[in-house]
Amino acid sequence: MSTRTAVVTGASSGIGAATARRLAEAGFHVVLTARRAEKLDALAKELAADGRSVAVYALDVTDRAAVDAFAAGLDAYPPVHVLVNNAGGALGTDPVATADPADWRAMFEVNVLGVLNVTQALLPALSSSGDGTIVVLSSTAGLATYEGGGGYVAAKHGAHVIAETLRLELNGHPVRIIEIAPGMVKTDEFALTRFRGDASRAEAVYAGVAEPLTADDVADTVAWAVTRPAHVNVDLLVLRPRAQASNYKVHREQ
Ligand code: 8X3
Repeated sequence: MSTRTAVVTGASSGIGAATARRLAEAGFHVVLTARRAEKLDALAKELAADGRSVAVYALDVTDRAAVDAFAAGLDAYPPVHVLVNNAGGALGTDPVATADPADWRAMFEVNVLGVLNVTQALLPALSSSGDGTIVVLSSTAGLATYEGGGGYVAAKHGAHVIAETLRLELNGHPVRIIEIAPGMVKTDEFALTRFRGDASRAEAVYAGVAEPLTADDVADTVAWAVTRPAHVNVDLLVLRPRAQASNYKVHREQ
C-alpha cells in the first residue's frame, strides 16, 4: 500500500506504545506523540532499528494551542489516515462524596477535552485523506460505573459520547469512528498513576487474576480494527480478559 500516516497520542508507554508498534509493523508511518519526549525517542529508535517509519512529536493533548501547531505541521507528512486517541488516565478511587474536584478536572481535561482537541485539529486532514479513521480508546468505565470510579467513569463516559456523537455527525463523510473499550489491562503505569505511585495498591488491582489483558492485546485489536476495509466500521469493541466477566465480576485465584 502507499504510505499512510497514523498519529498515536499517549504513545510513550502502555497501550499507546504497543499500538504504535503494531501500526508501524502494519506498514503505517507512525507519528508518536506524548508529553515525555525522551520516552518517545527511545521507542522511535527501537522502531527505526527494525526498519519502521516513525516520527516523534512532544505533545500535551490538553494544550489546545500546541495541538493546533502540531496539526498545522502535519502537512509535511503523507496524508493522515488514522488518529488513535489513546492519551488518558485515572486519578484516585475516592467516592463522589469526598473526591477532589481537581482530580476530576484533570481527568476530564485529558480523557475528554484531549480527545476533542486532537480530533478537531486533525479532522480536516483525516477527511481530506478520503479514507480517515478515528479511534477512541475509551474503557469499560465508559459503559458502566463502579464505586470509587466516579471521576474516571464520568470522563470515560464523555469519551464514549464523543465517539457516538461524532459517528452520527460524520455520517456521509469519508471518516469512520472506532471505539475500543478495554476492561482490565495490566500496564506499567495505569494503576500506578491512579494510586499516585503506591505500588502495592496498584499491584492489588490484578491480584490473583490469571491473565489480565496486556497493552499488546489491546494494540492488536486496534491494529485489526483500523486495517479492515474502509467501508467496514467497528463501531464499538469491548474487550476484557477471560477472568473478567464485568467490571464487578473478576475471577481471582486464591
Ligand atoms: C480501565 C478499566 O476497570 O480500571 O480503563 O476502570 S477500570
